[in-house]
Amino acid sequence: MRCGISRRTFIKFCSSLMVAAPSALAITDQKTPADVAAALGKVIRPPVIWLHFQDCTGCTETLLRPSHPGLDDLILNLISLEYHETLMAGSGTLAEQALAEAVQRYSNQYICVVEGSIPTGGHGAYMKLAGRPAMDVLLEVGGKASTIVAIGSCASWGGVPSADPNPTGAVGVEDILPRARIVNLPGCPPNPYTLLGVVLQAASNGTLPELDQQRRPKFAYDRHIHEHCPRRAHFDAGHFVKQFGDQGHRQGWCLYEMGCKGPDTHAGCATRHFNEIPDVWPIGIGAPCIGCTEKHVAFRMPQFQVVPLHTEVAPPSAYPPIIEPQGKVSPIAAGLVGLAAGALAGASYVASRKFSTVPDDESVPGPGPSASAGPANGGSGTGPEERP
Ligand code: FSX
Ligand code: SF4
Ligand code: F3S
Repeated sequence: MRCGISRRTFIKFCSSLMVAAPSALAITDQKTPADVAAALGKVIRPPVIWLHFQDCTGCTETLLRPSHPGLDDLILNLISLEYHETLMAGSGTLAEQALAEAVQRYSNQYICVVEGSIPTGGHGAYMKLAGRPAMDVLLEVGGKASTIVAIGSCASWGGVPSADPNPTGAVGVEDILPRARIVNLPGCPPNPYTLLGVVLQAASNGTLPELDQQRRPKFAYDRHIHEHCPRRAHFDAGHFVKQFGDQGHRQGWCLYEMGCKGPDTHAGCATRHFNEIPDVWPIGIGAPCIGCTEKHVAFRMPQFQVVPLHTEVAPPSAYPPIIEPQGKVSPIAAGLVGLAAGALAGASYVASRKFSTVPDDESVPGPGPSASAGPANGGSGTGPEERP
């Protein structure tokens, strides 16, 4: 049975979220702990029904990892988890009864969290729950929810199961319920604090964070990985890993030339790491980002294909060296240095021309409209093959 969230629990939760998240990033786009605490009088534990479809359960796994709040605090004090196949004690008929009762009792009040893609092929033959096609279960349970949170790339737009040739006809929630109130949290898996932030705001005042065109909360998806990546200095300096295990890889250089999709991927992984352990995220452990939050990138682009750059700053292919060997300089050498400087200045000019940002200048590659149109051309023309 549901009850209100105690003031103590809620303040503890809000404070711990702020501790667990980087101070530079908001938990939601509107709320501070003080705002939330002020709204406590109206707060009740929101009923949550969690559905599993075609997934790996990684999204649930990631939810088990936070310690602020711990899982026990989350499901006993903050939300009222009515149904969750992995976490609930009941099974079989008892579980189905619990689902039916929760849908009826909290109709139009509960938050439905969907994990996994929905198979539409073969008239729903690829996945059934208690004998019913997954599509039908989503139509009924999702259709009576106040809000649907599609957690993970699979539920957001199909994810792994929708990779070509998509044998099961896997789609995301919004393809089945296009007019529902949906928040997409893509990622494979997404960061659990993003889910907690959305549920926190919905529980406190019934509103949702501001969403982008793909229904992703802007507080977590409005920036590219590349903007906050700790390897960004190496990108700007032109230090690229050429092969896994090479010297650059061991020294933590930029993974762009290994196919890192960070410049074309919206997510907060660079600042909000996984399992609450510093550096536990793909790039932090030396693996290129595969763009798991982006429908047009993840499981569609080849791993080593470079992505377009959406910045006006491109890695240098010809920068004048900063440090020159010191020694005695003869007049002839000074003259040669002058010539070399002239040549480098010329090279810098050519390099800047290569990355022209004039919108209709199609004679040069660079981060103009053609580059940002998509990955089909294999990148911006700044790929490894063009660098010395
Ligand atoms: Fe998909 Fe969730 Fe990827 Fe897995 O279950 S988003 S396969 S990490 O985790 O649905
Ligand atoms: Fe980081 Fe990838 Fe950008 Fe390099 S290309 S700075 S590894 S996000
Ligand atoms: Fe996914 Fe890239 Fe983050 S692969 S987990 S968006 S670093």
